[in-house]
Amino acid sequence: MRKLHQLFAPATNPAGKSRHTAIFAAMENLQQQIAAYQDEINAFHTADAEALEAFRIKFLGTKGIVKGLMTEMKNIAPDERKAFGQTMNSFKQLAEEKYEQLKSSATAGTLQPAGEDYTLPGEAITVGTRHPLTLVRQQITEIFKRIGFAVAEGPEIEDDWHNFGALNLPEDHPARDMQDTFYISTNPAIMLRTHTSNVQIRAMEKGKLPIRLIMPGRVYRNETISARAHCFFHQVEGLYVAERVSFADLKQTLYFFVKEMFGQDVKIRFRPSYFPFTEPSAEMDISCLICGGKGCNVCKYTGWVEILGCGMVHPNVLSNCGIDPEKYTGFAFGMGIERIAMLKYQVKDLRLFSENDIRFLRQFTGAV
Ligand code: 2NM
Repeated sequence: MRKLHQLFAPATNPAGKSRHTAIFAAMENLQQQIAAYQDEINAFHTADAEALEAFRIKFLGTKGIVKGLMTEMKNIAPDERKAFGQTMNSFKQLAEEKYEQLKSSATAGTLQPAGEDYTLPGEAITVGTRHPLTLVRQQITEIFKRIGFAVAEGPEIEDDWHNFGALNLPEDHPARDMQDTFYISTNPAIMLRTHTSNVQIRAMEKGKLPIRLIMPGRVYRNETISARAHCFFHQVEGLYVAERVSFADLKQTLYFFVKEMFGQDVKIRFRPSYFPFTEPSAEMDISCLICGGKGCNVCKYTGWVEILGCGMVHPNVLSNCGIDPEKYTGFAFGMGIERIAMLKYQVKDLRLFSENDIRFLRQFTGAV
């Protein structure tokens, strides 16, 4: 690039013309100044936003060098003004061009650091999935809501009365054993609930009838952890207390539930059982979903799988809660959410539900 002092052809010293001497000295001084500024400008290659603005203020600002030098025009001899004007125009243009060049490099630098290509597709934001136990719990509660059941919840840390006493479990019942129940060490009258029946007891104690409730929740039992058992799991229990509630109501309610849950072709059967809080008591099986009843390792070649326990609420339980068993009857049932989820998704190991292995969890993309 040509330097300004080359553009600005040095004036020949007009020897003998003394009136010109001072002006010539002023011209030469300006010429040197401009040449120095030109070197300074050419030394710029890149500038960040801050340096760019400093450049603009220094050279092109209202009190900047270009404006300042222009005011020198009045000190230039008239016959030199044209040459000085041309020099200044070139100098101004140089400063402006450098400013634009620095600006575009600064802008590009802000948007696109070296090594990044913003035209590439972005990284997708992955959406999480519902936990399989949540999916199954929601499905169960939705089905019961449709036939008039409301959802209730209650405490996981419970006293002896609501977890055992009111449920007609005698003092020496094996479920109360330290081996089976997690008691609070400083107060053995307080424990982690072993079923969600404590919520049913609390609902019945409130005394507002009829009751038509389901209670989903986490429960705790002191079990050795294996593929089939865990020290905590999830239940949905149901309770219907009103006048003239019968075992037929229980059967139809549960039959409706399993058909909605597992499909219209599912078959059910009831086997007599025993629970201290229901009389009579039963366990309900459904025809095996895997083999359709022909026999496989899921149903242990019986064609049936157990899915819940149920019965008519024991009269002692009703009176324990201040409900007259001569006037009111009720049915109750309880099922393990893990068990239903294992059947539905063919999960072979219960521990998968609480390990939070993302490879397991992200398989459940079902509707939420
Ligand atoms: C089950 C099986 C059978 C049940 C009974 C009650 C209450 F509080 F009404 F007495 N709640 N839950 C019940 C009955 C639970 O779970 C396998």
